[in-house]
Amino acid sequence: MKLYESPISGHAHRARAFLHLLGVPFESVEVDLRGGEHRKPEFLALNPLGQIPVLVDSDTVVRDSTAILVYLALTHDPQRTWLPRDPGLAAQVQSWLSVSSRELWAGPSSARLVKLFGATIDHERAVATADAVLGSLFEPHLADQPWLVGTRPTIADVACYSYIRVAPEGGISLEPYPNVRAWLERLEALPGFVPMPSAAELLGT
Ligand SMILES: N[C@@H](CCC(=O)N[C@@H](CS)C(=O)NCC(=O)O)C(=O)O
Repeated sequence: MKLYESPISGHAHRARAFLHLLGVPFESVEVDLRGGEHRKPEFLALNPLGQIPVLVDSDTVVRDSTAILVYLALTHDPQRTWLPRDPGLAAQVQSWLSVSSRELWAGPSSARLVKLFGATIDHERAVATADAVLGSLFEPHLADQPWLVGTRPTIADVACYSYIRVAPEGGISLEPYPNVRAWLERLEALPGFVPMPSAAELLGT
């Protein structure tokens, strides 16, 4: 199994963290985003969108971080604790995967792109989106439950972790969100979990 990724990418971190949680051996293939490797024909043949992460498992090519989480849960978790079979719980998991793809991308991920890489995105708006989703959704939701769905960690937690953990790199403080901070720490304490590395570690900033 090969994971095309980059250490600076929160989307890639979701896939990497879940492979480690499941204990699935894989080969990490680093894609040089700054060098434009993701725009070259060899990579576009894997993902015409030119985005990482991409998982290649024999003949199966899976693009999109949340699709990779679903694929791995269906192929490597026979107990189905990470993606419950119960339709109501599975629907809840999907609703958080959607939050990870929309609100967390438009909020903390975009704010971080501005601060770390000078992306031309409205930073004020990204911070407002992040604060709205953290303050109105995550913080109250995690007040009386340890995980986003049910009583055990699921791929919903894995998908939402990465960009919330590094939100401060985008100028978003996690200080007002103690329940969110406790949840991040619970995830980091899971056996095998690899935390999202900080920009300081990766870029020396
Ligand atoms: N919906 C995709 C988004 C992936 C994504 O935006 N990846 C970024 C890195 S964090 C990327 O490859 N950007 C390169 C580009 O868009 O040019 C997913 O969840 O995997």
